[in-house]
Amino acid sequence: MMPHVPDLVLSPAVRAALGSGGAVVALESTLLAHGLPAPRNREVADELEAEVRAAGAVPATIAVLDGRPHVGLEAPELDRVCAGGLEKLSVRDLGVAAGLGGSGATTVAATARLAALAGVRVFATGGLGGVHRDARETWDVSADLPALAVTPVLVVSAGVKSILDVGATLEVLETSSVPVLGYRTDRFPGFYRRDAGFPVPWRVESAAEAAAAWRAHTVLGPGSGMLLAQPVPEADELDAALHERLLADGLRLVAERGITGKDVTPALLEHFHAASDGASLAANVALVRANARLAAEVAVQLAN
Ligand code: PSU
Ligand code: MN
Repeated sequence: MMPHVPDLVLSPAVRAALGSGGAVVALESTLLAHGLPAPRNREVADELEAEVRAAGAVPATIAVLDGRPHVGLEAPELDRVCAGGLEKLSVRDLGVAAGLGGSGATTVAATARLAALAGVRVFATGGLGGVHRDARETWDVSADLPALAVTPVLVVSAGVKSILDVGATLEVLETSSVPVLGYRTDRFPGFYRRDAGFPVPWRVESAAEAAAAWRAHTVLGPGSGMLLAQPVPEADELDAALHERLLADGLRLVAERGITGKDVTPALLEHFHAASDGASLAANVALVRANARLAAEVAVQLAN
């Protein structure tokens, strides 16, 4: 018997753009389904796609629906992703969900994987997963890191959240041959804050420079991805003291409630949004929008 191998479902706009060598930007669905509260998440889904279009590229939000990996979602499919109740799928879950007819939102790892399979090279998100602070005991290291080691996609993020061990995350990226470029910064951004306390190995000043580095990396690199780290816009950065408090409380809550595995990141995000009176949500939306815009500018450079 032939195994069931699921086809990728490309939206008409994504199919047309890929066919003509146009610029396409992958967008992640877990940040919508599990990282932002409803109903704001549905508006953000549209805002991100609008940012990509405004820079001259075609948005491809990615998710698995009824066993079929979708690259480019239509409005009713975005409704479904944002309505709640979808699984969170990383790379290890993709085949199982597809084989069993399941549905889910895709993490950075799974989105990058499906993007690469479709031929989409640029991907915008908010925060990359990484090494958790208690990883020495829990072994909790996001599958985003090993996925980027073997997936040739340029990911634009606002660095990683300070809920993680940022230094250890940067070490694993180095081991994985994933270049880290600061966009107009010398400091690695920490999502809500513009500086997570570490330098970036490389700095670029423009989308054209990022595109040039990416092109050369696809030839000289070992097939790994690349991280373009853009700090949250200055006006939207979270106040340092508020950030410290949210972080300490969030980490304590997760430990007290015994939350583990893939539920850790969504639980921390929910706490940040609930306990900051909307400030963390505003920062989160601002940085993802900026990343969508920058990713589209890089994709346009690559298409030229
Ligand atoms: N970090 C954020 N916001 C997010 C995530 C991470 O600041 O929404 C999501 C992304 O989808 C990321 C995933 O790929 O969490 C990582 O989850 P885990 O740590 O379980 O691998
Ligand atoms: Mn984890």
